[in-house]
Amino acid sequence: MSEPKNPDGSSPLDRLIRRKEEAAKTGRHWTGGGDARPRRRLPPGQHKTIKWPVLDLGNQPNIAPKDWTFSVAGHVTHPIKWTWNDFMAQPQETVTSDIHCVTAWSRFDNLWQGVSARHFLDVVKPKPTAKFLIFHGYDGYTTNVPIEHFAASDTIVVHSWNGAPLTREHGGPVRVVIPHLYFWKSTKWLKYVLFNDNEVPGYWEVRGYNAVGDPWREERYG
Ligand SMILES: Nc1nc2c(c(=O)[nH]1)N[C@H]1C(S)=C(S)[C@@H](COP(=O)(O)O)O[C@H]1N2
Ligand SMILES: [Mo]
Repeated sequence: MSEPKNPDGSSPLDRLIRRKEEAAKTGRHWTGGGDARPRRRLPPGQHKTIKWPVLDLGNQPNIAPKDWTFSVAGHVTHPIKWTWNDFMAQPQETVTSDIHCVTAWSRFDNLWQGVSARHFLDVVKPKPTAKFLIFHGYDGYTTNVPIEHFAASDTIVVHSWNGAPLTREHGGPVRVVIPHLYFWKSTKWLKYVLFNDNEVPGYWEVRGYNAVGDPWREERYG
C-alpha cells in the first residue's frame, strides 16, 4: 500500500501517531471479550505472529554499551546510577515469556536474559510511598506502571533475546520486559526510572491508552 499524499505536510510518523490516537479514541482493536480468562495463553482479540514487529516513535537511539548509563531516582532508599559494567555485574537471570502488543499481535516463547525486577527492587529499596514507576527511554518515550505490576516474578530488564544481544531496533542495549502487560509498557533504550507517589501518564497514556494495560482484561484504552 502506498502512503497517501500529505498536503498538510505531515510526516509518516505524525500520521502513525494520529492513527494510533484515533484507535485509542474509537476503541479500535477492542473486541469486547469481557469474559477473558487468565488461563488462556492467547489473550482475547490477539493473533499469533512468528516475526517480531518493530514499533516505536521512529527515532531509534544508537547507544553503545560503553556510553549507556541508567539511573533510578524518586521514592527509593538507594538511588542508583549504573554503567553497562555495573548492570552486567548484577545476578543474571533467564526468563521465557510471550509478547502481547496492543495492536493485536502476540509472539510466544521469547527467551530473555538480564536482571530480574525483584533483584532490581532489592537493590533500590522502594520507600512505602513509591506507588508508580515512570520509565524513560533514550528516545524521550515514557510510560507509567503501578509498582506491583513491575514487581511481578517474570518482569526482567534485559540485554539479550533468544541468546543474542538485543538489537538496536528492539531497544538495545537494555530494555524492560513486563510480559503480563501490553508491550507498550516495556520501555526500549532504557535510561531512567522514577519511583513516584502518584501516577504521571506516559506518552501513550496521555493519548488514551490504559494506566495498567492487562491483555487478559483487554485494558487497551481508557
Ligand atoms: N523507548 C521506547 N520504548 C517503547 C516504545 C517507544 O516508542 N520508545 N514503543 C512501545 C510500544 S508502543 C511497543 S508495541 C513496543 C514495541 O517493541 P518492539 O519494537 O521491540 O516490538 O515497545 C514499547 N516501548
Ligand atoms: Mo505498541
